[in-house]
Parts: sequence; structure tokens; C-alpha cells
Amino acid sequence: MATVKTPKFANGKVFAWVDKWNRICKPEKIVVVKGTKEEHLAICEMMVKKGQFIKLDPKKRPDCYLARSHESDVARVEGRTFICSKNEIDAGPTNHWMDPVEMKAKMTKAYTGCMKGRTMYVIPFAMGPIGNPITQYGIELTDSPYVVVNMNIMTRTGSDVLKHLGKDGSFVPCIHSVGAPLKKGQKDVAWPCAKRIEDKYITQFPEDGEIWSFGSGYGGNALLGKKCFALRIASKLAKDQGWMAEHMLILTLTSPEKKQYHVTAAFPSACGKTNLAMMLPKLPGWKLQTIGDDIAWLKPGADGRLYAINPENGFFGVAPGTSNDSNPNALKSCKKGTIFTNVVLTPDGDIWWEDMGIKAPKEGVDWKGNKCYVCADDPYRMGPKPGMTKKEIKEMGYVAAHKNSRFTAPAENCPVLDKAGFNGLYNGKPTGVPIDAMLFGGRRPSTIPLVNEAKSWTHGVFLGSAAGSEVTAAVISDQIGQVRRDPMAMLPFFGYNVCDYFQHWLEMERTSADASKLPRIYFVNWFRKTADGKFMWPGFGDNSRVLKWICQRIEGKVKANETPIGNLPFPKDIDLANNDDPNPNFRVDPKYLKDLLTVDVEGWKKEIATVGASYDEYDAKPSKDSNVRSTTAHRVPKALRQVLADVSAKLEN
Ligand code: OXD
Ligand code: MN
Repeated sequence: MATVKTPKFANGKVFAWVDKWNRICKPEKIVVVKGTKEEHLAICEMMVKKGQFIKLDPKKRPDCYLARSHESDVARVEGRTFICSKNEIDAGPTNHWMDPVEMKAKMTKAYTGCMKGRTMYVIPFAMGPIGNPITQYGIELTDSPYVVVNMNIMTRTGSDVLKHLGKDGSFVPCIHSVGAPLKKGQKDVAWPCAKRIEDKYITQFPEDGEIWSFGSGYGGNALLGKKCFALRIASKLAKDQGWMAEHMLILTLTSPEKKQYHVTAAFPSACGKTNLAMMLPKLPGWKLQTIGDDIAWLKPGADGRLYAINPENGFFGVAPGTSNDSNPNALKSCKKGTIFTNVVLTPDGDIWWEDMGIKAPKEGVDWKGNKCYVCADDPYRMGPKPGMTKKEIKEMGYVAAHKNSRFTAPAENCPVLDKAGFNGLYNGKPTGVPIDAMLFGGRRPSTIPLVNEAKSWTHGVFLGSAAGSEVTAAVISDQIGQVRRDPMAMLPFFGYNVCDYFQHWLEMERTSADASKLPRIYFVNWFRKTADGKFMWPGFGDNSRVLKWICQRIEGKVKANETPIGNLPFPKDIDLANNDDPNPNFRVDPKYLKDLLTVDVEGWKKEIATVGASYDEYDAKPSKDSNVRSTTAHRVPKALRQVLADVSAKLEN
């Protein structure tokens, strides 16, 4: 079959990238994405005609669509995600590795003819506001119109990017295919992808700065600006260039005295970053605004402060659990122009999911496309057959919306968006916003206190390196619910060796123009439970009580309890104003405060032992699958080992 003509591009490198893959993938047609609303909606409508999208009721949800993925393609595939650096040791013990030459040969075979019968879209995209000095650019080639319209929401796409790149501007080249060529006359399926997990590849080549993805259409695997570029490739660029690419939300907090604070927070996937980023503070007089909910790029300023931008343009949020109680601003963000994936379709052309705080329709269509019905004894649940009880549904493990079902919503819909910060501006200058505090956290039912302040930058890096969390449905895994170490919430996203990453964090202090201006570091845990499984802290809007304490610490207005693990609040210093929600689940029970703010010495001894074991593992292996002890290993920095030893010694006394 003859190759279609490669379109002309002013930028020779863009032409070369498109031309190379045109010859290999053999698409039927090539479309260069302009990034206009008309084009976006025309692609969505084309997908409706092909049965790949369902258009939602335009009155209830203007310009909104529902997609249902293949059952094999519902989350990130960490087991098929590779960092292909030249040397295995540079991928490090948290990453799967393959030799880049071998991987390229293997994947080129898979890509050969893979777009037959399909359109190749060329998506020029910006990670960050176009023209901002922190922003970076990419070109993603894909045969998935679902990817195009999601990229339109999640990044700034189209002709403006090409214009900005000019004749020789640089970009991160990305290639993506669903890996499902069509024979002549063959009808397409609703969600094309490679069905077998071993045929999917999410591959980063950090030294070439290239991303090759094959076989999956799921967001984190296929929207290559997000995890692959803004975290894996960017983390390597950041290390080489002295900045940071982190799995962090960014928010702006304004106190009743009108003082502004900027806070970032790194929590693992599906642990409430979107909820915290858009939270409605319970504390009177406090205002919170959103800059980003997933990724922060931070650059050191000449004044020693770290300045952050959100490289994204939308929210790829977890649907179940998002409700008017937990996150009304997220629900408002998906009122228009949103793509829903794997949620329930209601008979009136709207969507529904578990824990949406909205009664289930009498019947609907579940994420697999099968009918589902309201539960007999709980109007907020759905089951696969009429009249089923909550217990029966739970025992079957049935959910009507997939646990990792998502909404892709434009950031501009968010009612509390900090527009200037989102546009990378601070005091009218394109610097990004200066960060006052950085939070780490995770889902930890025991041991970890509500909030713990690091005693120094190095201690903060230690706290981040020691982060752990229960595994969630955001990844295809047989370990869901078990605690795994997830340093800085970056475990699935390091673009290089985790030990070097720790060292890079330490270097940010050593190389700072004024290290006293670096953000203060905190470890938070909203997820502590009693022995009988009840949450001890309401979370959501009540987290403003913790943020206030953090601001007071920054201002030097409140003392802390200096313990072996870090500085904890005295219970009396957690402001309990406005603690009168009629629903006890959304009220702080003061009887738990003491437990939430006391060091569980025995629990911490075990914690320290497991952190030590994770360090030993990081020291020992060149990559995740290797059984060979590396002779030239990259080691966990001595400074972090020293903190571990110090905390351990103090716990013994
Ligand atoms: C995400 C993730 O989608 O972390 O943001 O998995
Ligand atoms: Mn994430």
C-alpha cells in the first residue's frame, strides 16, 4: 500500500518526526490538529457516529460525551511501562528497563502497518501556558480520536503551538497507537486497543527525550503529555537542568487577613489530590483556589524560592467518590465540555457513579454496556439485576461505574480556578507562583499522624522518600488495598534512578540562592481509621484546619510539639471553628485529635524498619526486574540514611 503524503510543516524536526512514522505506521490519512472548538466537536460527533462516544443530553451536559473502554484498558499498566536508558542502572530499581536499541527494534515491528485503515492525527501540544518560560512542547502522533479530544482538554493543543515552535523550536516527540489496524472494509470497534496486556508498551527514552506508547487507549498510558512527558521525561530534564517535575497539586490559599500562600501536595493516584486542590474550606474567612490537581513543575528563583506552574490544562479526575459533599467544584467542572469514561449512562442522557451523592436512576447502563438497576435497599447503589440488595451487590464485588472511571474536564470550568496562577503568572510576571509549603501524604489507616512538620529540608526529603499508601484502582494491580512505599508519590513516574532522584531533592537545597526561602515540608494523612474501621478525621473541607496550622507555622505564630518523628501540632492549636455539620461524618470528633497527633512509637518502629527495607532494595538493584546486585549501584544518599538512623535512635529513647 502506498504511503500517504506527509503534510508540510515549517519546522523541519516536526516534518521529520511525522514523515518517519507515516512511513512505518501506514495510516490511511493524516490530520494536523488545529485545536479549535469546531474541530474538537466534529471529532466527537464523528466518534458518536462510529459508536465510540455517546452524546449526553446537551441541556444537562452541553458538549459532553461518554466513552466505554475495553475491559483490559481501564488504568495505567505499570508492568508494561519502561524506562529505556542506555544503562540499566539509570532506570533504577523502581522501573522496568530494556535496552533502548532492543526496545526500539521490538516496538518498530509492532508499529509497522499499525495505523492501516486509520487516521494519524498530529497533535502539537504545550505543557504550560504557551510562551511561559517554564512551558515545554510536544508533538503526539496518534491513531486514536479519543486521545485527540482528551489531549485538547488536558493540554493546550493546535496551530498556536506550531506557530510558537517556529522553524526550529524543540519539542518532545511522542508516538502513540492503539495497536489495532483495520483491514479494508473492516468495521471498527467501540474501543480499539491491543487486548493482551503483554502487547501494550508505555516506553520512555529519557536520553532521547522520546515517548513511544502502543496498545492502550487509557489516559495515563495514551495522553502522552501527562504521566509520560510531564512526569517521567520531565523529571529527567529537571534533574539535568536543576528544576523539579512532581506529582503534585498546586493551590492558592488566602487567609482572613488576605495573605496569600501557595501550597503543593504530592499524594499517590486516587488519594484526593483533586479534592484538596478544589476544597471548600470549613474555616470561616479562608479562601482556596485551584492552580492544578496533578502535576507541578517547579523552578528555583533568584530569590531562593521555588516557583511553580501547572503544565496541564484540565482535570483527569477519578469519578467515583466525587460528590457534592466531597468536591462540589469538581462536579461543577464537569458540567460542560467534559468527556466521561467508564461511568454509568442514565436513561435521561446523563451520567452517574457510586458515591456521587445523587440517587441512582431506576435503571441505567453500566461501564461494561450492560443494564444495571437501583439497589433494593440503598437508593445510592446499583446492581446488575433488578431488586438486588446492597449486601448481594457488595459480595459480588460489582460496581456500575468502574472504580477508576474518569472525567476529563477543562480547567477553565472550575469555579475556584486561580486564573492568574493557572496562566503561570505571579504579580503579572510569567514566573509561576512561589511555593510556601509542600505536602506529602497517602492513605494510611494507622501510625501516620494527621500532620507532621519536617525539621529541615533534608528531614522533609526523608519524609517524602518514606511515603507509602494503599494501592488504588488507578493502576492494574493484584495489590489493591495493600500499603506500598511510594516515595514522593512518584513511584510509577520516576524517569530515572530513584536514588539519584533523592539526591536531586537534596541538591535543591545545596544549590539554592537562599535555602531559607525554600518551602516548608509537611506530611499529612487524612485517612487514619479506628480499630473498627471508622475514619478518625473527616477530610475534605476540614483539611482547611490543618492548612491553617501550616500557615501559622510558616508565620511563626504557633509552637509545635517537637517529637522524634517531626513537629506535630498540639491538639489545642487545631482550629475547630464551624465544626457543626449536621452529618457526623463531616464533623471533627475532638476525642480522636489526641490520637491523631501522638507518636505511635511501636507503629513508627515498624514504619522505620520498612522504610529501611525499601532503601535497601533501592540500593541493591539496577532495575526492577534484575536479580543481579549492581556493582556500580546508585545508593540512597547518606544524608537520608542518617535521618533514618536518627529517628530510629530517638524512638528507642
Ligand atoms: C492519574 C494517576 O491519572 O496518577 O493522575 O494515575
Ligand atoms: Mn496522578
